[in-house]
Amino acid sequence: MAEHPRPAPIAEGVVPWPDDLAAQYAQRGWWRGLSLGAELWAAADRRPDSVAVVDGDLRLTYRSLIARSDAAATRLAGLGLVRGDRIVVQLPNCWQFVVLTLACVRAGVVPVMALPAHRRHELGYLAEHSEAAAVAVPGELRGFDHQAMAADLVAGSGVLRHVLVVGDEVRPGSVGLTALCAEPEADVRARWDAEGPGSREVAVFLLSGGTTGLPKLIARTHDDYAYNARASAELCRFGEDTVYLTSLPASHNFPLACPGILGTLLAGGRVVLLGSPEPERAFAVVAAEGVTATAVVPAVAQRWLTFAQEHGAGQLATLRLLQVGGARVADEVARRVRPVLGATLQQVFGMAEGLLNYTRLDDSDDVICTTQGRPLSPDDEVRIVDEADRDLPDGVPGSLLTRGPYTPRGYYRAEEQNARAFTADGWYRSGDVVRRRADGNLVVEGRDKDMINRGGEKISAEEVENLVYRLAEVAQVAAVAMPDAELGERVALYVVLRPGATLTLDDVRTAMADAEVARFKWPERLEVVDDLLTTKVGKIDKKALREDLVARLTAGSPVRQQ
Ligand code: OOB
Repeated sequence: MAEHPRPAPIAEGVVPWPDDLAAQYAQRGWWRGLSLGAELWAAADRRPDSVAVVDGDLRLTYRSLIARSDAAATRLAGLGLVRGDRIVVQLPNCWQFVVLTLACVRAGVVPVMALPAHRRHELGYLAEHSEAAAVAVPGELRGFDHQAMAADLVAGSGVLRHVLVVGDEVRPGSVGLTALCAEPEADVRARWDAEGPGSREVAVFLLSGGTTGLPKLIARTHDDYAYNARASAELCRFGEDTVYLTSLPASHNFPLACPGILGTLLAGGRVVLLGSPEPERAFAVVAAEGVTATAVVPAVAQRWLTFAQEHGAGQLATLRLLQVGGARVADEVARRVRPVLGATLQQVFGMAEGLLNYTRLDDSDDVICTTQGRPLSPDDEVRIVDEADRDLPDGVPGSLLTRGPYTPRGYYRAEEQNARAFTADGWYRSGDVVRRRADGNLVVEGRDKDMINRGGEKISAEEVENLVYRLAEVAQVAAVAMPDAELGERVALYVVLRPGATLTLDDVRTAMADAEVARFKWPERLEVVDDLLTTKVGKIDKKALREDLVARLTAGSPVRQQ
């Protein structure tokens, strides 16, 4: 087999925290100087015989979970994957996702958290940008052959060399994940206790919500991500009696670590994995497994409310906590959660870049239903500023800037974007417009970033526009958020055509399919116009386009839905 070029060391692309702050975070106990694996294994050792992970009929005890993960770490090493290497992980919510992720953090191999909805456009870029050595995929999911896509990526890359696949059909050249994650033949724990990564090293790569052409990678270290999960679990009062249901895609920060899968395992609780949040099945699983807590996006919360109003919420008797985040939940929806579902609502305003805001479990109904909470850590710093970065008083909406013990100082290998997304002294510009109430809680009023939030999935307008510009018919294009009762927003396009050209929405969607772009990014409405509204300085005026769109929607033309 040909020698594969070694990828560049991760550390070269990571912006570290300043030494004095790193020392402060350690001194205050936020950063424990342990790898995520070391913290998780300590939790597992406290109750080896209790069930840690449930996936359908399969139940893994903590003993089995950590034995399998250490064995998987050894098997990854057998494939030549060593500390500092990267694996693009595109798995649905299944036990192999948990074992592989833990194997990675034990071995210091870094998972790049892709989404099952991603296609070659996204996955190819992620593999290339992270210089991944392997990609982990479901065999087939919802009629799509992920294994074939992954094999094609390997064939076309000099660095990517392994396809790891979940499912029965493991084709020649691929590695079966079920076997990779199987019980060990021999105890290999001591090796990984000794050889594990350092706490300042990168534990996982999360994907940015996306405002640029392609998603950016967010390097989360062991110290910061363990703190993220542990402090979240404490705030949410997770413990050994917690049964946490994961029905959002597990590679999102929210279900992964807020407190999510990692927070639940650190607390000694039980994680239940489910492939979709559809209420019929989710309610049955809550009842069958005694689920006590779960995380959903507002669109799902709405569907759960509707379902409960039609069929009752008897199956949710054990559910104590419903976390809602990823997009702004309407106050009216928030108010219905406790009376209809019988669970305490917690609003979570977070970002893969770090900062997490939570309403607290014993906050008043007013705070829980009308605010997006306040920062998790006493060392989270939040500024709300005007266009000139001047601080604004409480009550006045402005742009949110943040720094803190689990908010990295820059994206991975992205100097140019970092100059825009971070200030010179390390504040992350979240692009959210918020106001702070006198009680310290934040209210999200809107945003000043060019992103479309489709039911919690973030879509970069620029990325969609770049794809549409590939069409010969298109002279100018703007992707705009279209308000939507079900998903909050969908992607609409305003297009100026070249002379004599014609274009339909179907043409655009076909082009997106041909470019192998994740379906959630495909435009759902097309407005062909003579020219695009511009601002005084000649930039396309997205705000005016959004207003124009609302006017057209009110006038009542039908909307295409996926
Ligand atoms: C979460 O993370 P991302 O990285 O997918 O998206 C972050 C962005 C925020 O900047 C904000 O624009 C929006 O999503 N957002 C919210 C929100 N939660 C997130 N906007 C209004 N209200 C909320 N509650 O979405 C995420 C990460 C961790 C926990 C929860 C959500």
